[in-house]
Amino acid sequence: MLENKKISEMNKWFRNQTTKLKESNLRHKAKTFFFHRMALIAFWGMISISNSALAEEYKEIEIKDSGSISGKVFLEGQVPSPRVFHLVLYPFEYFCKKVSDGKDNRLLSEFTVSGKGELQDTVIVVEGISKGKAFPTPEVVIHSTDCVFHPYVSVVKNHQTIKVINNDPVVHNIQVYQSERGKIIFNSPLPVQSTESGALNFEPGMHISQWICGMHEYMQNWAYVIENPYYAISQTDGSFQIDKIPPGTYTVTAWHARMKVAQKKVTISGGKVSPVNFEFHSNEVFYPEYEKQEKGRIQKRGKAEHFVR
Ligand SMILES: [Cu+2]
Repeated sequence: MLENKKISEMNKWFRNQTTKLKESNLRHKAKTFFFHRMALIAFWGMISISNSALAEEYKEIEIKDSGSISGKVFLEGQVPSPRVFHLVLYPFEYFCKKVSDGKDNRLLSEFTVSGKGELQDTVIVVEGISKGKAFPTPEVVIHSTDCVFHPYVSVVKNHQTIKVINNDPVVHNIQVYQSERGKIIFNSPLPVQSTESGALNFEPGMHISQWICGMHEYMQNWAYVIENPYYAISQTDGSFQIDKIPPGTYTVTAWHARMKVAQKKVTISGGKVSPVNFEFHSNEVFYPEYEKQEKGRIQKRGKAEHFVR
């Protein structure tokens, strides 16, 4: 009896200790969770405060003694070959091969270069201007026609309305990647012959986004987030012009989807046109590892491999 009583007391003591330990662990976990939570809230708070401080609201004002910049963008060296995508690897091959190289491949040309090396589709922006000429919202309409997204390059204000029109009798899908972070920010189906519209929430302070059809990897285009109206996209002859710039010294950025960003300092003075040219070199073309495919991965009429029996 005595032994049983002792065992019973020991069991009771053990249960009490276990309960206390569990409670203490739970308290510790709760405390840790609380502090982690607080630290996270403080961290995101700091981020959003710094973001809102960075995103200074643009103001339209009357400008005196404004000037302009004018120039051209060039690509030196050999023009990179288009990227090749074998149509058999993607859905709706028979419709999408309306545009083909004759060998059932889709070619994605990312460099539009004239015979004189003039480079189209480069976005030029004058940085750091928070007051100046009118800043109308650009119209952003992306069409999918014959399994091609166009235009290849657009500029967009953060949170503005964007329209995507699928003119094709086949389904597409649009995925938007904020390429400075490799992060997908939007993913939506594009039903047959439909129009989708809405706004995108780009990361504050970031500018580059790549748009890809989730079903057809060769359907790609780009959008650059602008913060002021002092921008241009280089034309077929590589030329661009930006006017009504307030006097001062500025950094001018040139961005092409496949090149590192180039920057130059430019001084603007009243009534003058300041020349600025940008020269990229095809030795410096940048592709992430996952995009380095140069040839169709299979040959449709290539020699078939069979099991050896
Ligand atoms: Cu598609």
